[in-house]
Amino acid sequence: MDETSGYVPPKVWTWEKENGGHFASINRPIAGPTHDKDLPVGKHPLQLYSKGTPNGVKVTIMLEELLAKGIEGAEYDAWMIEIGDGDQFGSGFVDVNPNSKIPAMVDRSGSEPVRVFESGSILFYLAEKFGEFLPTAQPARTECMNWLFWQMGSAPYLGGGFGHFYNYAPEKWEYPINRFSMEVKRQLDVLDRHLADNKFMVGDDYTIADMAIFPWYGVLCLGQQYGDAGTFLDVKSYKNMQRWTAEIAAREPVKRGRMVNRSKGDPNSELAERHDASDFDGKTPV
Ligand SMILES: N[C@@H](CCC(=O)N[C@@H](CS)C(=O)NCC(=O)O)C(=O)O
Repeated sequence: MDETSGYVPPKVWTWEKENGGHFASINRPIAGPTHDKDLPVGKHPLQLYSKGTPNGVKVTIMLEELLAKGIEGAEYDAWMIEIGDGDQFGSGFVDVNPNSKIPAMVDRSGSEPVRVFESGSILFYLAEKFGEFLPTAQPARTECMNWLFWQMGSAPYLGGGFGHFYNYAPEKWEYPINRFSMEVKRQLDVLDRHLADNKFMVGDDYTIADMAIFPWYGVLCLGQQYGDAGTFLDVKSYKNMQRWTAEIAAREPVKRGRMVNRSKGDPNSELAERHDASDFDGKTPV
């Protein structure tokens, strides 16, 4: 028996539906669809099924950046997947992403639709397809992939670890909050030291590595993630991160990307769905 919590793990774990805290209604220990539901298909080659979470925003930033460069093939329909309502478990979504997580994308521009899931894979796919935001020469290309993979491996400590226990867990437990705060501050220091000598994650080039890292660590440094987490983690002290964050947050495509697939805040600064560039007309980013 653990003397502090009184919890003794049973020999075999069983699923108690109510123990999932904030996410009890959607967390399950099994994969696969829960219901039949086809996904909508719009007029553009790229169909994005997502929500404006940090992982979703990576992709809408990339698409808006591509469009800002005048790349018409990057036109997209962004459909809302309400993960709180379990849309990610519909049969059509599971066909596109068997892992039932947003973002997921289908490229319908070729003879066969191509499904793409995992936000890092989507960024890489779009960068390769359009030849943008991924350096072609070495060592910059590999350095870009280094940081992209770094983000994909590190952010679950920030979101699933720190964010969960600091913000969402039904009680505040010191042990996990300490453990994940330590790790997130270490990660912020990794970024801050790197950005002391680099304008962007890959030297002077703005790349998919920046687009992957910004919605997690940049938005945290803006103090817009997990309630008072910015103060709690003293994000202002990471001066190079603050400089990099401000520069990326000021980009117009980033502002637009951050507005897409959101529906729970100020309707003047959100687009639940995006089907045309004109959908942004009259909207002001927060
Ligand atoms: N490694 C995945 C993680 C995606 C992910 O965790 N998505 C969350 C929202 S940010 C989600 O769909 N959650 C729904 C669920 O867990 O059922 C990626 O980067 O695409």
